[in-house]
Amino acid sequence: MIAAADPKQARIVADFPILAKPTSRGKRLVYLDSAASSQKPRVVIDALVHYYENDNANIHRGVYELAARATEQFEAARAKVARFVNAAHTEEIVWTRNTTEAINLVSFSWGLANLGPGDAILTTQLEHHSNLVPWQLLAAKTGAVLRFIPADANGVLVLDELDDLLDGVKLVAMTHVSNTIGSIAPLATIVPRAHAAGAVVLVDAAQSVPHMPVDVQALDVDFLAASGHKMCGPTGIGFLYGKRALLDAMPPFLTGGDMIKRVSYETTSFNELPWKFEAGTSNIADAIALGTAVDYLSAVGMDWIRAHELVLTSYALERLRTLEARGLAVYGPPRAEDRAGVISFNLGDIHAHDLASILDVEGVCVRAGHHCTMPLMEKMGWPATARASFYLYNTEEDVDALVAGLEKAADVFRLA
Ligand code: 7TS
Repeated sequence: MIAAADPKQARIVADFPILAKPTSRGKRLVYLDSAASSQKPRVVIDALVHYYENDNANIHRGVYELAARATEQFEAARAKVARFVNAAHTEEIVWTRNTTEAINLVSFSWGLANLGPGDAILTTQLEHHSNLVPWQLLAAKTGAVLRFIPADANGVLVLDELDDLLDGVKLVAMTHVSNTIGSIAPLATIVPRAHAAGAVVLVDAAQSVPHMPVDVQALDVDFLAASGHKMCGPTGIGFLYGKRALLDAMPPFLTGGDMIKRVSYETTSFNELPWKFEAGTSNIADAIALGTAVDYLSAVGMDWIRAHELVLTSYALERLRTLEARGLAVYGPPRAEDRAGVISFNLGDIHAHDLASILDVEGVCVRAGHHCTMPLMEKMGWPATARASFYLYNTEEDVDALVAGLEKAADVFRLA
C-alpha cells in the first residue's frame, strides 16, 4: 500500500515543500522526473541555510573556530557518504561537482597514465553521454580502442561474447542502471570476469546510488561515480569513490590550491588523499547538505526506497498496459524486478515532446527526448521517448495522474 494516505508515505511527501505547491494552472505537482534531478526535502534546504547563517568559512586553512567548524562538517559529510556506499576508507570519497566530473577525473588522471595504443576500453550500448564521451576522447588521445557490450531490444545487456570482448581490456566503464530504459546491469556477473581479465571497473552509479542499496565493497568495483542532486542533495556536488591503492597511484586531475603539500617556485608535492583531487575551494555548503541528504535517505531506508519504487513500477507497468490498445509502447525489461523506477514510452505517433507538453498542462512532469543517450536511441530506432521516473515521494496517485494525462493526450490526438 503506497497511496498518499499511507502514513509513512504521507510523511515523506510532506518532507518535500515543493510537492505542496500547485502548478501555475492550479494542478497538483506530479513530479516524475527524478532521474533528471530529485526534489529536496526540507532538512536539506535547511542545512544549506543553517550552514551559511552559522558556520560559513573556508576550509582546511583557518585556525579560528568558525573555519574549524566548517572543515569538521565538510569532512563529516564525506564520512557519511563513505558509510552510505560502504567504502572501506573515508579518503576513498573524492568530492566532485557531479557524476560527469567524477568520470572525467578518472579519464584524465587514471586513463592518461594507464592506457596506450592497443589497449581496450569496454563500455556498453546503454551509456549516458557522460560515460561515453570521456572514453571516446581518451581513446583518441591514447590510441586505445573502445568496445561495447551490446544491449538487446529490451535494453538488457547481452553477455554471450563477454570473454572475447574483455580480451585486452584495461578498463570496463559501465552504467549500473540505464537512465533511458531503467534496466539494471548484472554487475555481480561482469565485475569478477572483468577483474579476471585484468581490467579495472568504473561504475556510473548516477541512477543506482539514489534508489537502491549500493555497497562498493560487495560489488568490488574500483571506481564509482554519483551525483548529489539525484539523491535529494543540492546541485553542484557529487562524488567519486575509488579504491585507495588506485587513487594513491594516480596523478592529480585539476591543480592549484588545497591539493598541494609543498610548493616551491620550481616544483610541487601533492596533498594526501582525498584532497590531492580537490583543487581550489570546494563546494562546502553543498557537500555538507549532501551529508544531510544521505542521513535522510538512510533514515527512510534504502531497502524501503527500492521496494517502494518496485511496487510503483509494477503498478505503472500494469496501468500503462491498459493504454496499449491506443498505441502506447513501453520500452525496457517487461518485469518490474529487472528495472529501476524508470519507464520510457511513446504514445502512437505523438512526438514525445508534445506528449510531455500535454502532461505538463495536467501538472505531470516527465522528460522527453534522447535522455543524453543518442547512440542508444539510434540503435533502438526511437527518435525520442517520454520518460517517467519515480522516487520515494511518488505515490500510486502520481501514476494515476500520468495515466489520466496519457488518456487525455490520446483523446486530443484522436487515437483509437
Ligand atoms: N550517468 C547517468 C546514468 C545519468 O543518468 C546521468 C544524468 C549522468 C551520468 C550525468 O549526471 P550529472 O549529474 O553529471 O549531469 N542523467 C540525466 C537524465 O537522465 N536526465 O537528465 C539527466
